[in-house]
Amino acid sequence: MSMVIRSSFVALFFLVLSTKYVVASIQVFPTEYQSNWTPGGNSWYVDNGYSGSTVGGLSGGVGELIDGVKGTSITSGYSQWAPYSLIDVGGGSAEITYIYHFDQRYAWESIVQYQYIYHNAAVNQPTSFEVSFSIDGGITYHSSVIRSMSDAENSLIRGTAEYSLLGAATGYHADAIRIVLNQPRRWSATDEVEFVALSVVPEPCSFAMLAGVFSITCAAFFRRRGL
Ligand SMILES: [Ca+2]
Repeated sequence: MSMVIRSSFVALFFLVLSTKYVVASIQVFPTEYQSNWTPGGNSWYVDNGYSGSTVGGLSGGVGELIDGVKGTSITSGYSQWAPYSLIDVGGGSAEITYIYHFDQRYAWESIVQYQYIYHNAAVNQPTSFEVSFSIDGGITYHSSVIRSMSDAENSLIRGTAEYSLLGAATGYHADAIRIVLNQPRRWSATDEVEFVALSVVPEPCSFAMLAGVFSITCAAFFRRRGL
């Protein structure tokens, strides 16, 4: 092995060791979500895009809660806000549970849930959320966060509500997250749920340096081999 090749490999080795890493925020999409309710009502504004089973709840698929489409302005009529997931719990309060599964365990930074509110059509805001974290795929949960409504949030009678579910709480580790929405009565309309995790990645300049040294090493190696 020539001096150039040997030196390049040594440089690459030490560069990998000295690569700087930074903590970055990344949006993570669930691989699956499930629910104890099957969205109902008129067919054009339920979770029509759901890819799994809708018998006795939702399981084994993904759908409109994580399709990246959100923020339709509320004018009038349910259908004009579509698509979203609409559930009617009836005249009394009930819990609507969604469990989101991910491809691996993450340290979570934020979870934002978007709801439509329209009191004239009996589409109400929740009284609270409970967010729980699991590291065994949703079999058990090791911790949880209660998210209550503020007076300002409760005063909204028509519009799109954006609820930051974790607030200042960060760093919960989980590969499955359970969100229980406490619905006081009648309709709950969920538009989208966004998950952001903290991830440790090489900083961009380190990527460039690694690529450069790797290229030099490969070029020298193949030139030496006559390839
Ligand atoms: Ca959506």
